[in-house]
Order: sequence, then structure tokens, then C-alpha cells
Amino acid sequence: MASTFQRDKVNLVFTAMDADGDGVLREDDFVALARRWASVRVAGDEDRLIAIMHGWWSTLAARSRDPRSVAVDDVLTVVDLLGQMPDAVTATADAMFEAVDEDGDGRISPVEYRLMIEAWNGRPTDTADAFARLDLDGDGIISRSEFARHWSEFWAGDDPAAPGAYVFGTPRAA
Ligand SMILES: [Ca+2]
Ligand SMILES: [Ca+2]
Repeated sequence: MASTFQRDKVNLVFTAMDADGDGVLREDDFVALARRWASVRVAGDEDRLIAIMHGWWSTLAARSRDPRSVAVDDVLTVVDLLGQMPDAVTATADAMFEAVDEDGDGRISPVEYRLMIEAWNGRPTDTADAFARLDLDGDGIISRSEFARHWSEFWAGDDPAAPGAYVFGTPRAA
């Protein structure tokens, strides 16, 4: 069972993705998010972002009670299963890393990170504090291995103090 902290963490992402606020995610929400994200970037890779978000949608919808919509509890069901599917976590981490790394240089810069958070939140957001926590070795970028570690922690971990809790920005409780 997911803890209150895990539920809050997932709620933060869920609310950001539920653009029309009806309490469930549909395929359209994932496409809308990909479009919103692409629109704040110069890379012109909307199709790639849509494909990556579609992969997420498929993972969640496959385990949802209603395959056309996903509720918070469905997401938490998947979160409960993640411990048994480390390969899926790694694959999603890699796909997300590639999506965030807009210029494809193998590193997530502070600007690339901020654009992701702002696209997901739909508003300007100060991400300096969250970025500093995620940059474990303090070299000014988030490496692929730093991101993979945080990603697993975000979805599968239960430690509010872990830097991974900040993958999608500063949690509300912090
Ligand atoms: Ca980059
Ligand atoms: Ca780093």
C-alpha cells in the first residue's frame, strides 16, 4: 500500500497532468501535456514528446480499471507494482531523460529542467532549489545516472527527505 507521502507525491504529478481537472487522466491529457511542453522548447520535437508520453499512458492504462481513463488510485496501483518491474522503471527513466534533455548533449541543464516543470505546471516556476537537490555532485547538470536514481526514488521510494522527491519540482509539503 502506498503511504500518505507517496500518495501526495503522485497527486502532485497527477494534478499537473489533469489539465481539465475532472479527476481522471485520459489519453488526451498526455498528448496535451506533450504539446504544451514542446511549445516552450525550440527543439521542434513535438512528435517525439508525444510518443514518449504515449508510452506512459499505455503503461498506466493497461493497469487501469477503465482502460480509457486513469484515476489516482490506478496510478498508485502501478506504483505498488514498480518494485516487481525494475526494467520498466529504468526504461521510463531513460525515455524521460531523453525528453528533458532537449539539446541531446546527455546532460540536463537547469534551463532544460525548468522548462519541463513549467510545462507540467503550466506556469512560471522557480526550480533552482529543486535542481540543486537533484544535482548530487554539484557539477551544475543532472547526469543520466543522477536522473535514473531520482526517478526510481520518486516512483518507488518513500523517503520525503530524498532528493528524488523533487523530480517534478518542490513537493507541496516541503
Ligand atoms: Ca542537455
Ligand atoms: Ca550532477
